[in-house]
Amino acid sequence: MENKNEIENDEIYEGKSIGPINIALIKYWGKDDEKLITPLNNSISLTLDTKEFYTETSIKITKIKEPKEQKEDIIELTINNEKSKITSRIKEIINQFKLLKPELNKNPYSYIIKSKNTFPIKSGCASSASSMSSLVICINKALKLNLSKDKLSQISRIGSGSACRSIINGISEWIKEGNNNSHAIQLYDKDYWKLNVMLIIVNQNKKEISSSDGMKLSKETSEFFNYRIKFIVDKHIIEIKDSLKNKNFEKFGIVVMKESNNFHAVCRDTFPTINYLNLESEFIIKCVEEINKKENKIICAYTFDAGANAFLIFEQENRDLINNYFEEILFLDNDNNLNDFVKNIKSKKPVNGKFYKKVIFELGDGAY
Ligand code: 2P0
Repeated sequence: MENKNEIENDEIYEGKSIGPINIALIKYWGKDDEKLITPLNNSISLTLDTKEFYTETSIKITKIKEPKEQKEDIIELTINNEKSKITSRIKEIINQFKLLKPELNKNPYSYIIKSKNTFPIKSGCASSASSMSSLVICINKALKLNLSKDKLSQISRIGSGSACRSIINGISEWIKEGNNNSHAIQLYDKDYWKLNVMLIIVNQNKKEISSSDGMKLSKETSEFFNYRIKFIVDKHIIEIKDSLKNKNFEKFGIVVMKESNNFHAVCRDTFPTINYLNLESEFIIKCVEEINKKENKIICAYTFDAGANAFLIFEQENRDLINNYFEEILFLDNDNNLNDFVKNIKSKKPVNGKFYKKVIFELGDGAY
């Protein structure tokens, strides 16, 4: 008997892509519309390079030969070689492409998607941003649609809000339009200002509450949430844009850290309370404060997403200096030859503190 899903060879679309992670300087936390995935506030982020951390996606879209027996599209997804559930968001991304490629509506098709992450997923390392931006670029390539960045960002948003920023090279802003047009735009190219980002992974485990659920709960239960949207975020956006324009790291660093603190304060104010940070995260915050104090100016800023892992931002010219501090504090077992400053910080390290990995990124290109 012939396999009912057997395919013809003349109707195949194939594509491959790479999606980067991004780290928000101004955080997206709260939706205006749950279904459209539109935000209550603009957010600003750095797209990071894909030397080590990225999602790679491939797709094969094939016309189904026996549409009488198989009337619906078939969608299959594997993540790191394991079969994964097809969410309504993935279906919606495919629907968006079907609107743009009418052939795909004339016959059922099978969509075989393979996604690979080079880093821990669902632990606050922005895997939904890299995976969804990559998926959208992949389908765009497979179908040879050559969509604009605006459109690609808009479709990525449907996969995961923050993914719309991973389409953009360098520094981007996601604009909160109250409709399906909402997408990210570029503020500055990746070479505008040589910023580096050091990610210190302190926890590879899946977070206890997802970003989507967490932000919904914050909107429903935190009074501080409304205050943040009304009085804090726009002020931070003005301040950060000003610091970017003038490449003023001191001002940039202060607003980045205050914004991270503000976002995590909203999480704590959520009921039941959400705490994405752990003792290691708190320790790294202390390290950054001490280093800035010792250097007599702000040369390093911390920010945390919905997870315990620390993202430290600094100018490239301070890369060795900051890297050495953290090498000695976090990774060096032998305390001989360390100066008193480092020894003192190390003595405050959490008892069970085990730091897993440190990666340094430059700014990078949007998904490609
Ligand atoms: C951000 N985060 O701006 C903020 C800061 C986490 C903390 O965007 O529901 O995974 O898929 O739109 O994009 C994480 O939220 O949530 C996030 P959905 P998403 O990067």
